[in-house]
Amino acid sequence: PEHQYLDLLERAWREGAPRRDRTGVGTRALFGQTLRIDLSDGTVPLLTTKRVSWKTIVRELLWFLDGGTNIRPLLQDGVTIWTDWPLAKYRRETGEDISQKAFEARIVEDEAFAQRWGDLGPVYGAQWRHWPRYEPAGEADGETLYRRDPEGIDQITALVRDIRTHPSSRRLIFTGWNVAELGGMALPPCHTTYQYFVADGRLSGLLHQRSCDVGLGVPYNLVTASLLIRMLAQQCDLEPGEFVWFGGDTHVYENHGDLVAEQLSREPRPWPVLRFARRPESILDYRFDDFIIEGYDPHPSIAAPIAV
Ligand code: THF
Repeated sequence: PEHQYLDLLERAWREGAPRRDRTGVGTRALFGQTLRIDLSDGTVPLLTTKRVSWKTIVRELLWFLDGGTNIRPLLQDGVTIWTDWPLAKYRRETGEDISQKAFEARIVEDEAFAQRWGDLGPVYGAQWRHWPRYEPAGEADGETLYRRDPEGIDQITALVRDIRTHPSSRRLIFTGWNVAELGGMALPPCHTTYQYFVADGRLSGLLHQRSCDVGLGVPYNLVTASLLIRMLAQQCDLEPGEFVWFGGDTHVYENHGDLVAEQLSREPRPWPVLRFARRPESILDYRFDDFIIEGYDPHPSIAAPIAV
């Protein structure tokens, strides 16, 4: 099954259209790519042709589900994958040439500093759990005034309720793509829209990912979406079905050539199995220790630069 990913990596590198991207690094891109991954045997698509840090992925997902948008709780758990964006902003706005390590230490030690500089804007966590809602709050000059309800709409809780009560619904969707708030985000959501489908007692999920960094990001995104399917299935008393990944702009960064060559030279191994230590009360009650990965035996990790 990992062959699908490796084939995508190879095709994007060999056949992708060269483009100048937002980050200035340059990519080779394909448009509209699909991967189909069977989750019914309990495995998760944790790549074996390089080590992928599933602990980081679990912590990031729990942070999303907690509604988090500040990197401080991630850094408190040693997760540094979101530091680059606040760090770049800090350097840009203060002119201070602070190291990543020093910046991260300050975020952890100084709560006020974290509030000022650690927030990413209304990214995933905010939209998933608190999609803003506007409520009528009086009138002025014959016009209705609206107040922004900060609690907003909890798309995740609503999704679990809807899967349970209307499994054949065609509206089992949540999304981070809040058009009105994209401008305030450090980065608009890459894994954009999730949709679910129940048949024969199995829950399948589809992810539409608008922008896909095949070398670095996609290995993470595949796991995140699969964990979500497994958690939702557990909560809704369903078996896992299929994960369908749909990539929009599917690209390999020009500076990932060594990664591509090294990874394609390796022989894939069987994917590991995910088990849950218990069945949490709700989709919002999962803890890090609930995720047990068995039989993960990857080739060594491969370092590659992330484009900011
Ligand atoms: N921006 C870019 N250019 N690519 C992305 O994949 C990406 N993301 C998130 C937001 N913007 C993005 C951030 N996710 C790594 C992995 C995922 C990230 C950010 C960074 C990364 O560097 N991984 C290293 C190991 C790092 C570590 O363990 O600390 C790796 O080798 O996998 C897509 O969601």
